[in-house]
Amino acid sequence: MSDKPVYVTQPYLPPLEEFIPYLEKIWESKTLTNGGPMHQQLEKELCEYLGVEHIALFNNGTIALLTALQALRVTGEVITTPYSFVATAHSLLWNGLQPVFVDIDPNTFNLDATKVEAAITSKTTAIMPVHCYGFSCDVEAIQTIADNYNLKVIYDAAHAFAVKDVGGSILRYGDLSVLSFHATKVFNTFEGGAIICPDAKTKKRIEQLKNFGYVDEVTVVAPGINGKMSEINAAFGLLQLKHIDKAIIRRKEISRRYTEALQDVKGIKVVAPPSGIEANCSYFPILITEEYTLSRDALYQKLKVNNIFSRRYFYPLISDFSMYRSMSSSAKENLPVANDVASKVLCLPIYPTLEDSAVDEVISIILNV
Ligand code: T4K
Repeated sequence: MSDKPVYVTQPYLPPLEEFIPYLEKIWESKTLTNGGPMHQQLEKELCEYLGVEHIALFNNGTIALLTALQALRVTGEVITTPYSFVATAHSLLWNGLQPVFVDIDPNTFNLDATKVEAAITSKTTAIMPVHCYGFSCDVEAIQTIADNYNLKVIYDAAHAFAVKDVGGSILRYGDLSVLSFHATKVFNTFEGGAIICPDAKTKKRIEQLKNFGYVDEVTVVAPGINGKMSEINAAFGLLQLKHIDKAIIRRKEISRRYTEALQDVKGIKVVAPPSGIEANCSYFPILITEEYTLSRDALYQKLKVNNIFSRRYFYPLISDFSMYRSMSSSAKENLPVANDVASKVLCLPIYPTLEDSAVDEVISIILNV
């Protein structure tokens, strides 16, 4: 049994002394928030690092999702996935929008593009897919449908920091992509988030919406919100960026170690990212099938008594929570793949400071039950 708890994730924290000079600068400038120098610098460095044109920083990913929907003036019904963190669908309800759940693809666990068209009605104005675990959606197929029906596409890309395909960052797809920089994410600013947008005009609108709708001292053009990232969060982001490459390399090593040990185990299915994707290894999901010695929940408990805290992301499905359950698209018959995957999935611990010995212990428990 592990002597210290092993969690599904732990934030990467650079050496504390490296953060002090950033704090000194903030103390000197006395600018704590409202788009100060750290904020501006982080925007610039993130655009370079991610290879995107425009980014608007936020205090968290959920407020960024809410704002993205406002920025594109989305109304009526929005097609989305039930297999995600609740924030995805909550952002729709908070905007008075109707989520319409569509089943997921059995390989990527993302919105099944072949089922989207059947869910479109005269009220549909947008699609909100999720790049779950940083596994990219079928972006081409989704865009074709969006173009045919004149729908907006907002990607919940909370898990997709630094994920690339052959053409570059997958954050370039859709009308907008929304990132989370929460403590549990590959790149964190304690709390934080961002919207990636294609043009300066959209970014301007997003900037207004995240600052109460202010355009200048005396003009308010929309009922905006306070979505601003503070200087201290931005400063931490700047420091994190210096360490991010080695953090992702370590995640990849852990992912390889798990994969080699578990890929041929009867009843365990290692879920690999789609081909052609440079993954960020933000999560390490496996499926526990009927052929395994224990049920998924029994394995989850078994790991827990050994001080290893895996997580069942994403069980329960969003569509099973009380505020969504009565919606017609939440019916189990409408979502067979999502229900099946949610009953089998287990995310194993993966984070940069996780030691090989801890990974081996997780593996050994799974192999020796
Ligand atoms: N869309 C998607 C697809 C998302 O996954 C999320 C967030 C969002 C939107 C919304 O973005 P934000 O508004 O959060 O920026 C966690 C996170 O709170 C949540 O951000 C994340 N998704 C979700 C998938 O996971 P919990 O309830 O599982 O977190 P918690 O507190 O149980 O943390 C998990 C483990 O991480 C802990 O057992 C220990 C470790 N941990 C956690 C924190 C917060 C630490 O070591 N240090 C920490 O500070 O939701």
